[in-house]
Amino acid sequence: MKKIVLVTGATSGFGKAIAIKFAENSDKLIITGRRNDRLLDLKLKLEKEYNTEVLALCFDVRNSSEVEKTIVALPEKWKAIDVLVNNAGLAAGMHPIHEGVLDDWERMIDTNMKGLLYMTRFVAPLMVARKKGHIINIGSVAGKEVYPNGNVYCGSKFGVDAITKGTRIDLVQYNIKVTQIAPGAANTEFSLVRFHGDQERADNVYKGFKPLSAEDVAETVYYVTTLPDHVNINDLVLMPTAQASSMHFYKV
Ligand code: NDP
Ligand code: 8X3
Repeated sequence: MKKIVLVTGATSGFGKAIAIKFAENSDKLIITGRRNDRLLDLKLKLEKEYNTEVLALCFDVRNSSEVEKTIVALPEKWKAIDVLVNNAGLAAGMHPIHEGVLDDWERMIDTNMKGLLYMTRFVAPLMVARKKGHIINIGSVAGKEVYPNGNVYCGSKFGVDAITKGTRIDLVQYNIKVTQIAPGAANTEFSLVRFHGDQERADNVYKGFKPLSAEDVAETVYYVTTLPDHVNINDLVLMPTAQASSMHFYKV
């Protein structure tokens, strides 16, 4: 059976790789993000290379009324969402707490926690009505262990960890699976965004070891959707082999 899979943040990194992975398996995709040119390029690619149906929706997950309007206005045939991947997110800056940049803090909390909540708030009722669905939240090792100067990003991902647990408890009676995938270091546009476009600083993060790729994470997200109806992965932490905790790496 083809599923309908909604992936937030599909214009880059994990989200794009996740969309491609589900398309390879002939699932139908709702792809979202703020960069419409990238969304339309991905839509064309998925339709052409995998012959699947794709709906591209350009909006900012931080805007609750935009999220509500977009989900409520979904064409009827797209409302039967089987899988929601709450992936859109970012780190902004890496400063000690007393030097933190307030705008960075707002962006992280508004996107990683509130954006994920808005998506869940408006998609979950569609799943509740069908007594069927799977919500997959992309957390992080940063939501398991705090590291120096990670303060607010870590806080936002600890928030995702808690929200995921709470969501699972509230939705268990509706036969809805809720999973957190918590990756370690992965080479996407994540560090470029974190360091406000400083490519050299971003590249340094991944020097001396082999980080996860977006495809590694996509494989994992896909895997948790392939299990029998009565089996759910609650929480899955994956790291590069060369990473042992949020602060321990073996670099050569
Ligand atoms: P990327 O920067 O490559 O991708 C982030 C995606 O999020 C983009 O598609 C971006 O789309 C989207 N996004 C960001 N802000 C918004 C917004 N306000 N509204 C809608 N979409 C938004 O990074 P990753 O793929 O690495 O990150 C994906 C998720 O994985 C994030 O939640 C991140 O915290 C998490 N993560 C990343 C790890 C890593 O090491 N890379 C490890 C663990 C977790 P656009 O700009 O077009 O809106
Ligand atoms: C991204 C991984 O270690 O940079 O969530 O926080 S880390």
